[in-house]
Formats: sequence, structure tokens, C-alpha cells
Amino acid sequence: MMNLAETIKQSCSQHPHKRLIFDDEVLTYDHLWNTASKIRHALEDLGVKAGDRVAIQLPKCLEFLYIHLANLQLGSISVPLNPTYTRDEIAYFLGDSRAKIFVTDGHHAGFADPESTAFPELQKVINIDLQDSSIDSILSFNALLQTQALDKSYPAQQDDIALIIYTSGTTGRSKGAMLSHQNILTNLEALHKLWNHSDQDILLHVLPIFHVHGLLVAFHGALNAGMDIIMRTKFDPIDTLNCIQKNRCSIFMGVPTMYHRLLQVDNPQKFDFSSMRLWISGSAPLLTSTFEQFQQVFGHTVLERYGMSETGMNVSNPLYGVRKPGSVGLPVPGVSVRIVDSKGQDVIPGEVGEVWVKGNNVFKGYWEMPEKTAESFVQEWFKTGDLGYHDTDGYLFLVGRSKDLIISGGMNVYPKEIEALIETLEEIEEAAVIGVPDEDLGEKVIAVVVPKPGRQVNVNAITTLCQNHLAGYKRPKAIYLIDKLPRNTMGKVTKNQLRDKYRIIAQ
Ligand code: MCA
Repeated sequence: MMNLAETIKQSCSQHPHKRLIFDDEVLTYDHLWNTASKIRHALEDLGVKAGDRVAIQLPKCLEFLYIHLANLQLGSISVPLNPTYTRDEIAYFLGDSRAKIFVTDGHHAGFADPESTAFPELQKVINIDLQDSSIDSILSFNALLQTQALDKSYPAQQDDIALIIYTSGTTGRSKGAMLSHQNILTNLEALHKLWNHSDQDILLHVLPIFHVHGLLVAFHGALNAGMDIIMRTKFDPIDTLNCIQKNRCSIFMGVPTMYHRLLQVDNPQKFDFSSMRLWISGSAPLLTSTFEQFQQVFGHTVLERYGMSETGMNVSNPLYGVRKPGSVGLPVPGVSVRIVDSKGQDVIPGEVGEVWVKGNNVFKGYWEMPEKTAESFVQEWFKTGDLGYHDTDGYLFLVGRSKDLIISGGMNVYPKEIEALIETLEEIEEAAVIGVPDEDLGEKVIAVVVPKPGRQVNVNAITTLCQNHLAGYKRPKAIYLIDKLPRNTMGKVTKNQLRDKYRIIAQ
């Protein structure tokens, strides 16, 4: 098996004139790969070696892709970070990953000073625009482009880490999921066959690129197949339909919120989407009502699949067989799936248990967290924390999570992180953060907060605190004050009770 760089190189050599159209900029595979080669050599000149971490916090842009592909060529590890992360969040990720290079833009370049003792291993901040930054050790992206593209070999071994994707922690610190070249390639190859990808396909790419969904399943999937890629910086439903019509796209990948928003478009039939063969949904549960409405309005059956940052894609509805509403489908070839009870015994069809998965797609563990890694596995089975059941045809239906997790617009939000932040306010006794159903986002984040006896709590102070410390998608959309949180006999906050109460109040 080749490594990721070798397979992409092969695809770029076979399809040199295939295009990536990024908003209005048109470039070829050839150009993409050669520019990445220049960056690879510039990184090498900076002393970056195989295995070093290169953190990337950029809005969706070509430079992000160049840096990431350069890392694959060099064997260094991409650490993609949400561009809306705040200074505190970035400080944690740079520190934890021990990144050697931080690639970012003018807005965030000041987040990390390589001279600071907080980041002893950070050597350079690379700024893709030098507009409002004053730190001397910042290097411009354009300077990197002055390097020659040399044809060199790609040293990464199968088992070497290609990416660290941070997933927030249910308790405490975020964990970096380490995905090897083999993990990623195994999954890409399985999906290529399963979804019948080909170089005749044209992908419309509207997802963020700092996640497995947008970066691996969509971008890498398309690149390996030699597809033309129409990439948009932001999702907009009208723009999506316009792009499909104009470019004769055949594949779209989105989160349920995007499907919901496409259904809000007035008379979508006025657009020509006859070129489309595959509408894929993932990252959050697709409501049966959205699935059915999409069938009625668009005349297409969405293909829902299920994956995780730690594993890539595990389960998918079939391309040719029945796509069952409410089900994420059947195991992806090469992935084994079990549903087990609390004793680790397999349950019978119809019975709910925890979903465990095994296969070469399953990650190598959490970066420098051997205990967390050990807790997440039983032998080679990865315990997903998702609850579900199989029907008698083997289709998986997800019904909940054993972890305290909210999925808002396809983004995972861990209540613990927000609760701990709110509880830093001196006048607050405790906080419970929950997700309540939301038509657009699937679930929306709300906070229920208990003031200390006799203390006044200013809701604006909580809002400001969250604005200063948390990326936007994690911030509570509503905050409620309450005297006491409901608890069970063990003293644990009964979040189900809170969810029942606030699902109506918070509408
Ligand atoms: C943006 N905002 C959100 C979210 N996104 N609030 C809650 N949940 C969200 N997901 C807030 C912003 O903070 C801002 O708040 C306001 O909405 C407008 O921001 P904007 O960027 O314009 O939002 P949008 O364009 O409407 O974004 C919604 C979105 C986006 C398109 C659904 O969230 C998105 O692209 N989601 C996809 C995430 C994804 O790719 N997940 C894959 C991870 P304010 O106005 O207060 O500032 S999971 C994965 O990879 C696994 C492996 C898998 O299986 O796929």
C-alpha cells in the first residue's frame, strides 16, 4: 500500500488537468500538487521533519490545502483547527500538540508568540497575510512560495500519523485523534468503491475543511478519484443549487442542517439538478421528515452514513440497495460493527446497545493520552459511545449517546467544557448545558444556570464570558436562571428532565 502523498501524486499525474475551482479561482491538480511541493520544501528549510506537528488555523482557503498537502508530502502531521477558535482554545491546541509551526491569518497570528515560554516547541508562525501583525518571527506565506518545487520521495510509512483531529472531551481536555496514512487510505478506498466514485464525477464542496467530513471524505475522496471539485468558502442554499446547475455537479456532501436549508429554498425545481447522482448526509442525525421531504421536493433519496473523527466512515446506506429512513445503513466494507450491552455481550436485533467498531480505519489512539486511549478500546474494538440497534436486515439505527454530547449543525459540542467555563464566574453555583431540538441545527446549545444563594447573576456577563473564550458554535443560544438543578438519588444532574422542560421553553 502506498502512503497518502503517493496516492494523491498518482491521481494528480493521471489527471493533471482536472480542476479545483475555489470560488472564482480555477486551478489544476497539477498546480495544486506543485504548489504543495514548494511549500513542502519551504517547511523542510524551516527545519520541519517527518512527525512534527504543523497546526493550521485558517478560514477555508487554498493555502490551507497547500499546507496540508505539503505535510503529507513531507510526513509532518497536519493539525487542522477551527478558524473561529478563540485565543484560549488555540493556546490549548498548540500546547497539547506541541506544534512546531502555526499557520494562520492576520487575525490570529498574535495568538501565539514563538518567543513565549507557553509554546517551547513552536518555532514559527506563518501568516498567510501580513496585514495586522507585529511579531517578528512571523513569516509570510508568500515567502514560502519562493521555494523551488523539487520532486522528492514521500517518507511517511503506512502507520505514521497524517493528521491529528481534536475532538472535545466529555470530561476535561480535548483529545487529539491520531489518524495514520493507512487509516485514511483504507477508508477512502472503501468509500470509493461503495459510492462508485469516478473521475467523471464533479463534487460540490461546501463543508468546512478542518474536519474529517470536509477534509477527508469530501476533499481527499474527490482528489483520489480524480473528480473536478467545485469548492465554496461557505454554504449557502441558493449558491449550492446555482453551482450544481452551472457546473453539472454529480455529488454533494452535507450535514442535515444544509439539507434542511435547501428545503427552505423557494421553488428549488427552477434549478437544474439533473446532473446529480448522489446527495450524501452525515455528521449528525438526518430527521426522517427531512429525508422524506427531500425525496418529495428534490426527487432524490439522500444517502445517510455514519462516521467519527476517530474512525472515518463506519456505516453507510447502500448506493444501489434500499436506503432506509432513520437508518445510517450497513457496515462499510472492511469495518466490523457490534452492538453490545453493558457487559460487552452482543445484543439481538432490535435491542439497543453501544456501537463498537473495528477495522484498519480505526485511529491509532489519542495523542499523548494513553489512558484515554485504553479506556476507549476493548481489545481492538473502539467504543464509539453511540447507542443504537440493528434491524433484522443488519441496518444500524442510532438512538442516542452514552456520552454527554450535543451535535449542533454537525459540530460536536461537549457540555462539560461550557459548564466549567460558566462555573468560573464567582456568583455562580453550578451550570448545566444541554441540547434541545432545533429545526435548523438539529440540536441547539442552551445553559441552565444556578446562582449562589443570595447572589445576583447577570446573564450578559455569562454571554460575554462565552464570547471571549468559546468558538461561536459552542456558545449557548439561550441562558436560563434556575434555583436548583434536578438530581437523581445518586446526586447526578438529570439532564433528561432538563431537556424535557426546556425543549418547549427554549423554542
Ligand atoms: C455556525 N454557528 C453555529 C454553527 N455554525 N451555531 C451553532 N451550531 C453550528 N454548527 C453560529 C456562528 O457562531 C454565528 O453566530 C452564526 O451561527 C452564523 O455563523 P455562520 O458561519 O454564518 O454559520 P452558518 O454558515 O449558518 O453555518 C452553519 C453550518 C455550519 C453551515 C451548518 O455550522 C457547518 O458548516 N457545519 C458543518 C460542520 C461539519 O462539517 N461537521 C463535521 C464534523 P453569531 O451570529 O452569534 O456570531 S463531524 C465529522 O467530520 C464526522 C467524522 C462525520 O461523520 O462527518
